[in-house]
Amino acid sequence: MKNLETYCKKTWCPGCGNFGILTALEQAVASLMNNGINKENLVIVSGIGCHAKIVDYLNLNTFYSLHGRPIASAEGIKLGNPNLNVIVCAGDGDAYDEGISHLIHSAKRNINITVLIHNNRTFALTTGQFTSTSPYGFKGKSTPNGSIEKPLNPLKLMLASNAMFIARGYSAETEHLKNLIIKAVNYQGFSFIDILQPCMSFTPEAYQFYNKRVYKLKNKNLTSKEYALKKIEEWEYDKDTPKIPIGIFYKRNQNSYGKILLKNLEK
Ligand SMILES: Cc1ncc(C[n+]2csc(CCOP(=O)(O)OP(=O)(O)O)c2C)c(N)n1
Ligand code: SF4
Repeated sequence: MKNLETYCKKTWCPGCGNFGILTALEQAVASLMNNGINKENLVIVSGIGCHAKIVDYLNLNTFYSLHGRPIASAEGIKLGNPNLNVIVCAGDGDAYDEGISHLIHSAKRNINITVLIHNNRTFALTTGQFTSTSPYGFKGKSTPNGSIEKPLNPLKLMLASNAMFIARGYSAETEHLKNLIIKAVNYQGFSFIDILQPCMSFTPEAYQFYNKRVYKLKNKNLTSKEYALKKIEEWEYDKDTPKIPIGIFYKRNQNSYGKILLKNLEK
């Protein structure tokens, strides 16, 4: 893991959930490299935001893209060189607001990339505006009296978009998250992990909220859409819920976009 460090000073706030995601990603990459994936063939693509600084802290091939456009950039990289393993690090603002159409289409076409969402449920870098996953009543710069919209459940959106690998992690459960990332990268198709990430500046109560409710799924029936939906609906990203499952909700094999494209080109 030492080889993955860079000289950059980490400027995230103390306690930021991004630290846990960085640790899990470093550990996952180290493990993938020990198991046959070359460092040269790994690319991390970020959006713009606090989460995006992760590319400065990883001694890997990285691409800092535009806000809302990391998934589109990653698709281009993957299609340009199918030998690469491409991992996207996006914010919830990036992926569930500005770039939501890219997320939906990437899932729909089942392109072989891994998408990690650093979901702090706010536009953090621009000082705390509400996003699609902010809870009802969220008070921020753009909603001083509290948001009056119900949040989006991104896992449900992914299920409806025909994503074949749908998971949720938690930045404070680094070992669990590391294993999810390894499975997602090894999966031959579009893989999606929504990562619960407390933000110390704008959602500081999140650690307490998640620590009380998060539990690990023991899903043995990964190909059942009905079971996945039932588990996904246990938490609608709102405030009141007794428990929040993390782990893989749904996983099914299907030819990826790249595979079908290559077959068609050979015809
Ligand atoms: C096209 C475009 N729109 C808006 C911005 C301004 N902007 C920069 S970072 C950011 C918020 C990022 O929020 P999120 O993606 O959730 O990441 P976080 O900072 O929470 O990690 C915004 C709105 C921009 N840079 N480019
Ligand atoms: S503002 Fe929030 S997301 Fe950004 S570095 Fe600070 S704690 Fe992390």
